[in-house]
Amino acid sequence: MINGEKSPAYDAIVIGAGVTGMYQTYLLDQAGMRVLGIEAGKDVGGTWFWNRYPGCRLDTESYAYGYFALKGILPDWNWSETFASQPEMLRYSNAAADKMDVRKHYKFNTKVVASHYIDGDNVWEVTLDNGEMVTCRYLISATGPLSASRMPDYKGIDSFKGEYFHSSRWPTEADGTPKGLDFTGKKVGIIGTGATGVQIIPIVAKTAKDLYVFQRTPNWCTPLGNAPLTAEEMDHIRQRYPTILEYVKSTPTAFPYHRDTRKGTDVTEAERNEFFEELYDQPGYGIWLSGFRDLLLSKESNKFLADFIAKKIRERVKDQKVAETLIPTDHPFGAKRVPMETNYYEAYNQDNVHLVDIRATPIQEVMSDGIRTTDNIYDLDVIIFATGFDAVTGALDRIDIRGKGGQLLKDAWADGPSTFLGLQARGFPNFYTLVGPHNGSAFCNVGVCGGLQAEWVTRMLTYMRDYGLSFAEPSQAAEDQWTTAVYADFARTLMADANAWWVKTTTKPDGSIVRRTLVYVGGGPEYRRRCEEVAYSNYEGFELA
Ligand code: N01
Repeated sequence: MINGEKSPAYDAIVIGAGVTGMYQTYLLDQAGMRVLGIEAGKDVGGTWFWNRYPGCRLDTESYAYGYFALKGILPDWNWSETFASQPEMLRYSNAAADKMDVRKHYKFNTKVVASHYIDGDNVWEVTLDNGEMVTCRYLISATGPLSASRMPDYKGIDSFKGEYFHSSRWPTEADGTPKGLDFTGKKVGIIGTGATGVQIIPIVAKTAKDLYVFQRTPNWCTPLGNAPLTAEEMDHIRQRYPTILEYVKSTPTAFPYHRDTRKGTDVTEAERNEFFEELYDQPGYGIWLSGFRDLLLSKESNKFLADFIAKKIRERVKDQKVAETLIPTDHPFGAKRVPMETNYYEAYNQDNVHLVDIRATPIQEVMSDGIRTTDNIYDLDVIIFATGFDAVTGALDRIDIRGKGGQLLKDAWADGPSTFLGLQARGFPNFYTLVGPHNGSAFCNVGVCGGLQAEWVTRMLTYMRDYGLSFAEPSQAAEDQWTTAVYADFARTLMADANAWWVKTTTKPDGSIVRRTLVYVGGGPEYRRRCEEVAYSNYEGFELA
């Protein structure tokens, strides 16, 4: 017993061995804490372990995402492309795990099914799917904002005789390499046109006999502009690591872009279009993140860019009926995550690629040999579900997490999360949610923001240990203030009305609909300033004991 409390088996349990989880495990071990990691996959990598679909790659510049390289953990790492592919990202994750020697802390192939806070003992009892129960003082989730895959509940789905799978569970060979990338002679259906579908479609279109894209909602997609990095470019990048890290930390989302200081209306139409052309031709997210500063605040400014992108779609897609179906009409540009594409629109110019507008003709059922919509039957050999995730809180909802008095986290957050700094919720002491709801990491370049958050949590836990503290829980006032501000910040943006994955929509028993943001949009620098302020004031806002 320590201080009258029960002594747990571990100081901390970290759920997840993605880039954030494994770094958190490493930092706590370095700080001299007894740490256990739990990971459902058979090895490290998180999102890069699970997502092995064709075309899967970063949409952040590799060097800006690679925190382990930027921090000097992997100083010699060579990125081969501006936007690294999934196999390279998995190699990077493995190299980082080797260097930090974190695998020894992990139980792989193991899921957490329940985590219960035991009031009197001040410990978390964590139950695993192998029936084992382990205890810890600090429970830290690093489950990733996009890990709980979501399958639609179409009638008849189990009767389909061909292969079908979610994009994040792509079938693999015994050695883990993705299989079935050659679709020669096959009729393939893909449901979903978010960032994942947009990456898969042009690749499958290369070999499939016929590819049917079942689109419910089109997205505003812009060119990725990927290219190989030469050894000279990599040398130059490596020399600038400290500057790159400081720069990305200074931007709202830790991408290497700052917004232009002008509003869309500050310039003439000709200047605007010239600026948009420059941004469209640049690789990466410049068009979303370095455009006019009022892009996500002013409908007028947003429409300038949306009209420009619509024109590009009409130019790139030959069949104008198809082009119109691919142009979003339900949300402003950038109010949902902008999928970065490589030859996405050109794929629709191929004779073997067919766009099916399932908003106009909804899917009725999956049959043994295809999909039936309201006006047609599509014969298929393979169905790929690129239907996204129960985002941010989804992975936590799937664990029976109970805080003080047995309160279920899922119930506490039924109408949307309520937290302090997006890191802890009242009633769930000593439970930290890395890259969780309402913190500055989920709506961010996770490679960097997750790492910075793990460092902050390590500092707090080290502080607590040094001062003989073992209990932290946000005060009601701090949590209310934070949560109200997160919702108010979001409501001021054009993102408020778009159905992006970062908005949770709940239908109440009386039929009313509650929409709540799952992410903090106040920007990384402001988020970290606030976290530093809390740390500086001896963790004011947390009740420590
Ligand atoms: O998921 P999504 P995603 N019937 O939710 C459709 C990151 N990421 O996996 O919009 C029919 O964006 C749904 O339609 P609708 C990135 O942050 C990064 O594509 O709901 N359709 C939508 O078209 C991204 O934002 C990279 O009407 C259904 C699609 O499925 C996030 O992951 C690459 C449906 C889901 O789109 C999620 O992207 C890939 C149904 N029942 C992903 N249910 C990088 O480049 C859903 N849909 C790093």
